[in-house]
Amino acid sequence: MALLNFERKYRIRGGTLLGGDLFDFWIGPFYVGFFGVTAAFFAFLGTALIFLGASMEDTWNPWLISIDPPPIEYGLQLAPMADGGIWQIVTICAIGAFVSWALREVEISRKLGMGLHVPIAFGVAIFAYVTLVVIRPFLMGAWGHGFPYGIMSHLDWVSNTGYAYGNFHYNPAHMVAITFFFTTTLALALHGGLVLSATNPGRGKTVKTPEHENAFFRDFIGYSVGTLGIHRVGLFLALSAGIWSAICIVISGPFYEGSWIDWWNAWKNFPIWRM
Ligand code: 07D
Ligand code: 07D
Ligand code: U10
Repeated sequence: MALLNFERKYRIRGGTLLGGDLFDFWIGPFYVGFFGVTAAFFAFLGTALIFLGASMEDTWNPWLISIDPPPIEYGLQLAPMADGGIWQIVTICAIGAFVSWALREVEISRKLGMGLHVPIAFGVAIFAYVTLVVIRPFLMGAWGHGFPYGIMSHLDWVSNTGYAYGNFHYNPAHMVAITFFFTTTLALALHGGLVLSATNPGRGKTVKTPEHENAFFRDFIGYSVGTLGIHRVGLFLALSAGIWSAICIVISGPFYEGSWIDWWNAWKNFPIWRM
């Protein structure tokens, strides 16, 4: 079935979570839905507030614009607009837009009768973001622990926060997260390479089958996880990377305050060898 025929057949009403038929239509290629409207609303308001915040500072250089969280002294209070209040509302808008985006994915999946794997996966990214700007600042008692919204300034935050715990590379959950990130790229490169080598072998050569793909990995490493299995592996690796990232930052501060280098000496203090 050609792409446009397929879309005509499946672009039908139903599957919405909220709003019934009200926003159940498309604009050009985009499904709208109740959550498309809320996503557009939050994205527009958040972007407008970033412009407002930028207008109060002294640069329009996109790399240097920074919407900073309130100073630590405000604790968990609402701050004045010019002193971190904009950051607080932008954070609400960002969460509103991301959650709307995920729920719009849910509605589209339901319309098509598909699983909810894509919105669940995006939910993990949202969870990592919420850990950085809500859960960890809340546990530490001040919104000022969130990261600033600026292209360069958020890099300064990562570096400063990392050095605040000695050498962040010694954080064991950071190690696990990085290993999952690296493994994800390895898996994607193997999968992309394998599929292209089988299905796009070059002019004049026969397209190969999943049997060839299985045989390649059995010859190579003794085992093939299978054509469906590799997608499960990929999703598992990528989501684990995000989950372990959230863990590595939420333990830094709320649950462990010292240097991550020293954490590895803790075993010396176990009662069994301390005597
Ligand atoms: C390719 C999909 C497209 C998305 C893009 C990003 C904006 C921001 C807003 C000026 C893979 C669109 C960007 C809408 C403009 C304003 C106010 C996704 C793709 C192209 N970071 N980060 C970047 C975000 C954090 C870190 C780039 C967002 C944490 C490091 C881009 C968030 C930590 C480096 C960016 C976020 C952290 C970057 C490229 C949210 C730990 C880089 C991103 C909402 C996770 C790299 C100058 C990319 C860079 C980079 C966006 C959070 C670390 C500006 C939206 C606080 C070390 N980050 N980041 O390709 O070049 O993502 O920075 O949490 O080196 Mg970041
Ligand atoms: C938070 C992004 C969520 C995005 C969302 C969507 C839009 C729409 C629109 C394009 C989580 C946004 C969408 C805005 C755009 C359009 C149209 C993803 C998020 C919801 N580190 N480190 C990590 C490495 C060092 C430090 C994570 C490597 C140093 C701190 C990952 C190295 C020090 C923090 C990671 C390295 C240090 C991290 C990031 C190497 C600094 C964190 C991935 C090789 C001196 C952060 C949850 C992530 C974290 C984090 C990797 C080095 C500090 C595992 C490979 C030693 C303080 N580091 N790091 O989390 O865990 O993505 O955040 O040296 O906070 Mg690190
Ligand atoms: C995969 C796959 C597979 C495929 C695939 C893919 C995974 C089985 C079959 C898919 C993969 C690709 C295509 C590869 C490339 C992808 C990436 C590298 C990932 C990164 C992607 C991007 C960087 C692109 C991001 C683009 C986006 C998000 C689109 C932006 C769209 C909009 C802004 C409109 C959003 C629609 C909404 C909100 C719904 C409501 C719609 C409307 C209201 C109509 C639109 C209205 C407006 C635009 C005006 C109002 C909007 C406002 C106020 C918002 C303003 C926002 C601002 C920021 C200004 O496995 O194999 O093959 O293909």
